[in-house]
Amino acid sequence: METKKILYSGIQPSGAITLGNYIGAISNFVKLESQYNCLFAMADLHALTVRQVPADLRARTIQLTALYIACGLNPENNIIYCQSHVPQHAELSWILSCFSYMGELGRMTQFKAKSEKNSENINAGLFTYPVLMAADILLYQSDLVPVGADQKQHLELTRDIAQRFNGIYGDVFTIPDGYIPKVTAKIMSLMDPLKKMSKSDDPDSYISLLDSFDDIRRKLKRAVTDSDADIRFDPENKPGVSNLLSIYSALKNVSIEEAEKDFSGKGYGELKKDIAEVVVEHIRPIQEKYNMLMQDKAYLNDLLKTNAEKAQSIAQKTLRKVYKKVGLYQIK
Ligand code: ATP
Ligand code: LTN
Repeated sequence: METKKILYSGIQPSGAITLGNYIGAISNFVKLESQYNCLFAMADLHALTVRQVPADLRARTIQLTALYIACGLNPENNIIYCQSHVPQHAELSWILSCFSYMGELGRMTQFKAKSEKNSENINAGLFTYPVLMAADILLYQSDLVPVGADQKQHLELTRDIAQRFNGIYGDVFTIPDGYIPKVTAKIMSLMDPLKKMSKSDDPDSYISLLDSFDDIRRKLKRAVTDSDADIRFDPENKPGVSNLLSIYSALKNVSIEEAEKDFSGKGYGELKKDIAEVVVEHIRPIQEKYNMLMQDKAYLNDLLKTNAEKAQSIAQKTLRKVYKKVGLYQIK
């Protein structure tokens, strides 16, 4: 990994990968991959902050590996790997937790939202979630972190922790920049367009990249819109319609204005039908490639093994430096 800058991102294998994950995150990974040395993680340790069925978590981890590749990431040039295969993440996370404040962690909106949603299991991992995310990013001296808008606060915290640490010990960590697209950084739920589309919600509220085409058409047909019939982008007053226009503009790679023009004079029925076809045609080749990859589990497994080693060797360099700086005794 030389010359090019480092790009890092991760997705939790905590559910079906959604169109929100794709538009907000993965499609930007694909856009940026050739300009950077990239690492893309299956953030399985993060997924444990919410109770998981063990067999499902395992299966989803390999599915996400295949999906990253099926969506267009080059498995040879990028390090696509599993977070739990690199013990340095948990190790650095401990150190960084000693440089993170209860107050700042308590202000994280994702913590507040997930505590409300999982009120029977507000575990300490949910609270320290952003510290582990900071460790992920800082271990690789990452320059750029493409994420959806919901992760902006976590990124700012990562920068704060890194700056705090550097302030005490010198230049140990690269301070990462976020890459958050403006318009399509937050795809909303189909059932409640005031909430973000999330893979841990009701399946009718999201489109999974692995949904059948009939399901995609059905879900979009039932997507919540509003009572007037105007098709225009106005997230405040018309969140449902605006969300559909965002999806269309992202997948067709056209501006919102162009999207509005494409539907001028049309009704909601037509809007939903046309968008369903755009989604289906976009997802079709991804599913074809995914199905092919999933037939060769040995290939995926070998890739994870090689990449775990590559990631470990980079991560260990940073960790060694950190251990030394904070004063942990090193065996000679
Ligand atoms: P969960 O519902 O389990 O919290 P999630 O669907 O929010 O999961 P993550 O694994 O937390 O997914 O997120 C992976 C990436 O996808 C992040 O960069 C996140 O910002 C982005 N992302 C998630 N949901 C959306 C969305 N609705 N719109 C845009 N980007 C999204
Ligand atoms: N917390 C992220 C997933 C994630 C991540 C990361 C993203 C885990 N580690 C490092 C960017 C960089 C989320 O999207 N919920």
